[in-house]
Amino acid sequence: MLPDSQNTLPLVLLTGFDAFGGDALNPSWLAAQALDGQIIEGHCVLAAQLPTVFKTSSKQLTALLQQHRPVLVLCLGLAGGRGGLSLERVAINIQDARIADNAGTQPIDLPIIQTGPAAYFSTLPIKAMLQAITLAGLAAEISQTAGTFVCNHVFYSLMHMLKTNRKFRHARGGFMHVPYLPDQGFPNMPIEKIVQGLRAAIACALFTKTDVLLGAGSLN
Ligand code: PCA
Repeated sequence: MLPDSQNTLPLVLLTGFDAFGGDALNPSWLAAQALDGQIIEGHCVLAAQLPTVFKTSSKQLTALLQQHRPVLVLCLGLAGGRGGLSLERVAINIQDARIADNAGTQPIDLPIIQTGPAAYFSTLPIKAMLQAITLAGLAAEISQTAGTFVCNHVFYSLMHMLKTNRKFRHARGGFMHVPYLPDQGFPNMPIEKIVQGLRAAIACALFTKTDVLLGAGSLN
């Protein structure tokens, strides 16, 4: 929700997913929700929940982009088994689901966009964001794959829209996976730390237009 007084600020769209695969909740949505309406570096954060459903998730994301015209988009998802905040480098044009999504759909070996390129890179400064999260004392990593489930679907669809729709040419976007919460599994991260890292990463992305070079392969 956007308070009226903040409507004139440029927007950061922050999405998280609903629960899936038998989990009762999804920390990606809890984290996004915690930052809803907050101001970071002169930008207002707008949080929105996406369903863990292949087609509907990207349809809803498109509608959000059309309606709100954010300058920066960061989509979040849960990656159980990862130990830190995971900055995704690349989205790939494939759907290959190990489990069904929340609508019972399980695409195998299908492209996301038939005529789309094989992959898109994040347009966020992931190395600078990695540094910002690490400096805040939190675990983080660069990830070379967002998987082949709904998170990768949303990431690829986002990057495709930003690349091909002239209306969005000034917007930058990317994807971050978050770990389990402490009562969901191991490794994990408390929600306050996820939110703290997220805030540092968003602030960094807003004031860093060109990514930093940390040296080949360092920190990842
Ligand atoms: N994680 C899943 C989909 C929804 C979510 O939070 C994924 O990594 O694809």
